[in-house]
Amino acid sequence: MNTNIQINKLKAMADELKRFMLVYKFALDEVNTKISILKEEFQFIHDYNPIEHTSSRLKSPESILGKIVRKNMEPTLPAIKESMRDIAGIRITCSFRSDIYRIKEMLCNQKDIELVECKDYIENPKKNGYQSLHLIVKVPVFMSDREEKVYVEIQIRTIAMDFWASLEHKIYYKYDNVVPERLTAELKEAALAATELDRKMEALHQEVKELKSDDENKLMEFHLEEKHFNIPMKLIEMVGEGINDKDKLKK
Ligand code: 0O2
Repeated sequence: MNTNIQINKLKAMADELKRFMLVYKFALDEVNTKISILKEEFQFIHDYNPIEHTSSRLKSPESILGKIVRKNMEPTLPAIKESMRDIAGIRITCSFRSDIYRIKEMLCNQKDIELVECKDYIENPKKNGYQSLHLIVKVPVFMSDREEKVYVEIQIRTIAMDFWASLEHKIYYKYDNVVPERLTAELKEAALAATELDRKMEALHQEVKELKSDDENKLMEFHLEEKHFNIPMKLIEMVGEGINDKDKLKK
């Protein structure tokens, strides 16, 4: 084959691959925006932020290739698009276990997010102790000439679960997947300790929440007592007058 034709063919392939990956980047941008909105709105309404940290990544071409070989997948873009559902991945870290399910509900209640699969490794931890909630969702990405539904993997876990998973990942990497039995046993123990820590932190959090809500109720009662009521009433009247003046100005 003529060298120029070969070069052009390779260029076309590279462009096709770039366009293929770009769609996943857009999908990540969309879900990340959704998460930011939830975070900000939740903070505003509840004076509390359930999301500690988020990170996202696109699978590298090397890992895509490795997975094609490992899973014996058909090496075509349409086949990869359908069977490799973690090319775009987002990890959300929360403080408390209950936040995980709250975030899942908030995301999955959105009309344009389709929940395709949910693996609950919190209710059913992996044998090694791994805990996390994994969602595979499909989100629409609108481009100049078409709309594509794109798979995104969302992993949601607590800080303790995340700490454990990253250490375990490092250990497996260091030992090239052949980890001494003593270490796997200790990792299992550490996973149990992480679960216990999550349980204790959640209980404390609930207690503080109840105390805070009691205090807020007391404060409300105090403000509603008659002797204090005239101040806000005056304020309300003044604000009301201000609004009327504005209306007059408009006319
Ligand atoms: P990376 O680089 O993190 O993406 P799949 O390979 O996804 O088709 P699987 O194993 O059924 O099949 O998917 P699952 O159970 O949803 O897990 C996928 C991802 O979860 C992994 O991605 C890890 O990120 C994480 N994970 C799952 N099990 C473990 C575990 O035992 N320890 C740790 N540390 N992480 C885990 P990848 O593709 O391995 O890598």
